[in-house]
Amino acid sequence: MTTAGLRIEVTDAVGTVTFTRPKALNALDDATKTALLAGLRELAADDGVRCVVLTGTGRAFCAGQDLREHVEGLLHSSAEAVWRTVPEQYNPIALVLHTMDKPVLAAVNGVAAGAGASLAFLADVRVLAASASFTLAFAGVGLSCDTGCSWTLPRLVGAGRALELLLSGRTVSAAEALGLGLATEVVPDEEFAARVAERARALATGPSLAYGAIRQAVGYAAGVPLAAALGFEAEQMRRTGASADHRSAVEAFLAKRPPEFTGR
Ligand code: T3D
Repeated sequence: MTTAGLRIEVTDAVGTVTFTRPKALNALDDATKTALLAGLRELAADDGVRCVVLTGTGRAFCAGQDLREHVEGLLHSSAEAVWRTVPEQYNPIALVLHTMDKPVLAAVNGVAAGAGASLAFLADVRVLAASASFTLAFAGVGLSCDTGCSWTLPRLVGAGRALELLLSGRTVSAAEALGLGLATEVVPDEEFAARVAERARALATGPSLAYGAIRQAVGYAAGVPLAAALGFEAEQMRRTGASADHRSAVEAFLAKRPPEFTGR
């Protein structure tokens, strides 16, 4: 499906969302945010999709909010109309990325700024091209931060570093991102597409039910005491323990052959 500002394709159980506004560095205008939210909801609900990939066309992953459209809104609309985008678009986009029952891979092909960086931080795996970078650009345009990065960034790099990156708005190269834990992996630009495809394929042919349960468990544990996290883990172990994937994987282990997962 190709729609305003993005393209969504499903191939071999991998749902790929590609931002397609390269001239604006894939900045998020209203139409793109609407399409992104609807597309992510569809991919989340589709049992045939076992991994979701986010990426961009051209030299950017995503430069965050479209500032041209934003300025038009500041000049010609009410503050209420302009700022509806956070609760009505950015927040539900962040939540569907965080809660979907399947792994999310950010294929960061180039610069990721503002809410574009926040989207990448919501992924489980971030593969960066060597020429890619992150810029927490919010304070540079006099804004706080959104799309979940006050929650994800401190968990990825610690509160001190998160504050330093948000307050300075400086550019973090792919090499630095790897050292900080913002990148899972950095690959040479010419190997990027093949490596992303390889990682997405591995996630899409893995134990999808277990992957979903792991995401839920880690997300749940972030805000509760240990005893509650242990209780939730027990529920998820019972759920995944009843799966066909678990049964066939332990049989495969005992038979000394590789497991084959169906996602059920
Ligand atoms: O409603 C709300 O606003 C609430 C939500 C806010 C969430 C946010 O995301 S706030 C943060 C918004 N994003 C930014 O502040 C980033 C702005 N962009 C930049 O700082 C730089 O462009 C980059 C660091 C990303 C890349 O720099 P560089 O030098 O490689 O490229 P450039 O020359 O600055 O940009 C190239 C083109 O993309 C240029 O257009 P032109 O002159 O060739 O016609 C530039 O205007 C355009 N562009 C880049 N970012 C945006 C953008 N156009 C619209 N919106 C953008 N965010």
